[in-house]
Amino acid sequence: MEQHLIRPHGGTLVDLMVDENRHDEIRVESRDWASWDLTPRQTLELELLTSGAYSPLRGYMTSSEYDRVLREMRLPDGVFWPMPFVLDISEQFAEGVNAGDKITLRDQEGVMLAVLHVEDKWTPDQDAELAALFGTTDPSHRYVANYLSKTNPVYVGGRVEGVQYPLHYDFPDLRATPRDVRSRIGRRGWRKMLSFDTRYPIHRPDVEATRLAAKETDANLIIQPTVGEILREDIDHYTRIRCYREVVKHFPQQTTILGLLPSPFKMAGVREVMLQALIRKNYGASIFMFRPTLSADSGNGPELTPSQEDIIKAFHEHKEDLGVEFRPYEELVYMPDRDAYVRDSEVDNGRTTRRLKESEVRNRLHDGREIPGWFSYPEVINELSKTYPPRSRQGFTVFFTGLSGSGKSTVANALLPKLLQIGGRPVTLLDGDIVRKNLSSELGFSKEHRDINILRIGFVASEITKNRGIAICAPIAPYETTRSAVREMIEPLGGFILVHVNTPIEVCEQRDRKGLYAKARAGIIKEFTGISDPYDVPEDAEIVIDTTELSPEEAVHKVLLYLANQGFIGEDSINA
Ligand code: PPS
Repeated sequence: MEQHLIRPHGGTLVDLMVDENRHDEIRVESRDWASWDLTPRQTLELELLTSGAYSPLRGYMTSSEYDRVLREMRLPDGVFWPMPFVLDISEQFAEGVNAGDKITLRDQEGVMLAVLHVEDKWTPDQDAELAALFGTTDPSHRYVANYLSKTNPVYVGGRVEGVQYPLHYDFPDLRATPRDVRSRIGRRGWRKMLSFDTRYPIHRPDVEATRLAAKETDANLIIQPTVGEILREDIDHYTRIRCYREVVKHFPQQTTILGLLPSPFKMAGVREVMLQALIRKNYGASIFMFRPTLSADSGNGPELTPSQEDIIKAFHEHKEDLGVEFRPYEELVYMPDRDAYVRDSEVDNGRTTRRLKESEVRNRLHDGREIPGWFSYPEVINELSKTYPPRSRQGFTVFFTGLSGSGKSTVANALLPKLLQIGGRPVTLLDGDIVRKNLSSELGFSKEHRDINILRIGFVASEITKNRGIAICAPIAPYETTRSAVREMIEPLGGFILVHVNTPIEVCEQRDRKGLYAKARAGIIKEFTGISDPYDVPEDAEIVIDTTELSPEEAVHKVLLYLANQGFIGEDSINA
């Protein structure tokens, strides 16, 4: 029955997994071979290769194959292939590798996944590669920077034998090879499949748009969410897939299948969109519907994100080569009068229409505001709000910074019982002195040691914040760059509130509770903050407190007011 489906790219569906006998042979022989520990991205790529999703590839490209693919997008036999596919290794590892060697490829736990028969090793012209893939070599662009940071400088190519698929403990029922998916489709007697991918959850407009596309192309639907590399603004795959599972129930019964796709994708423009189409072709889909990154949502420069027009043009140009039809994603608008989703062009003049952007959905979840029923399904909203609770249920870190003796610890110690009294979240105090007695007991006060200390505090606070607790930190944290690094660690996980305890040095020195300023002036203590070591005054503090003007209670009140204003705690809890 499968013969009704589109043929795999290049004609044959490749399966690189070895049989049991060869498996045993490899186990014995491989004892003498070098091992390369695959990066997470390489593991995803290998899975696509060995399962046949990259058919007709049978291994990593050699340098001449790589050159031709970069230049002409063709394999040696002339078959179209838009992206290079190589194994990138470190210079150090490359030193011991030569053509004719065999290398075992292992996952991060050391499990052997495949064997590479090395045919070629070379150092690529990285700029030429970047220019071909991204259209720029500028490392200030985040896709380029992301690619460079994850790519090793030496490439190797050669035939691959698959030993075992990478282990996945999440959603095992949704993981399937192209062969499995093809036979599932074949068993149902479906002939034409439309594959839909999106990096975002699917709401009612997307369901309507895909239903319309499936109806107009007379195809069945395969929803293939990608699992793997994600960008900062992307929603983690656990949440997305829980949402998709709910959404699939809203498609007419027995018309749609859901399957996960390993995603090592690099956001390399039109070429990568074409590669994705070929992968889906290998899974049995002849129509590919793709929703480009919503640049306005992600804050990307528009220049590297391919537009629908760019993609349509490329698919048109390589129509014969690809063999897959591109179906542009058509955004539909909601017409409340008709309680229906329609194309923009079908809206009668003057009629009200509604739409909601993905970023607006996120903002509403964040603020605990309602997501209208015309836009999504209650089950999907429920899943999303588990991951994106309103601020009143998110964790946060209050990070005090200031000179020794500025009053950080006093205010932090006064804030702790107040937050405990409000309740609802566990509260942890990471005071400078206490941390130095425990977590950082071996550290001194050099720049390097202070940085390690602050990053450790930041790490612990980020874990607490992620798990929806409250961390109160009160180190000096004198350096701007380190404080920023901590902010970056925590902000994606919850709230980060930098409180600058801005007590003038003269007052701190006059107080000199621990006698340290006197010792610093006398040169007994070296590298003392404010005397013989710098303190970068924060310019990004959410709250500034001067303890010469405010009592600890007043300072705490200021922090609580800010937290209430931002929605982290209830207004009524401040004066309780
Ligand atoms: S840092 O810079 O953030 O890593 O410092 P921190 O961990 O907060 O530790 C500061 C406390 O260590 C004592 N101390 C010193 N502070 C600054 N410079 C030098 N050289 C130094 N030597 C010891 C001092 O008691 C600080 O405590 P606080 O509570 O800030 O007064």
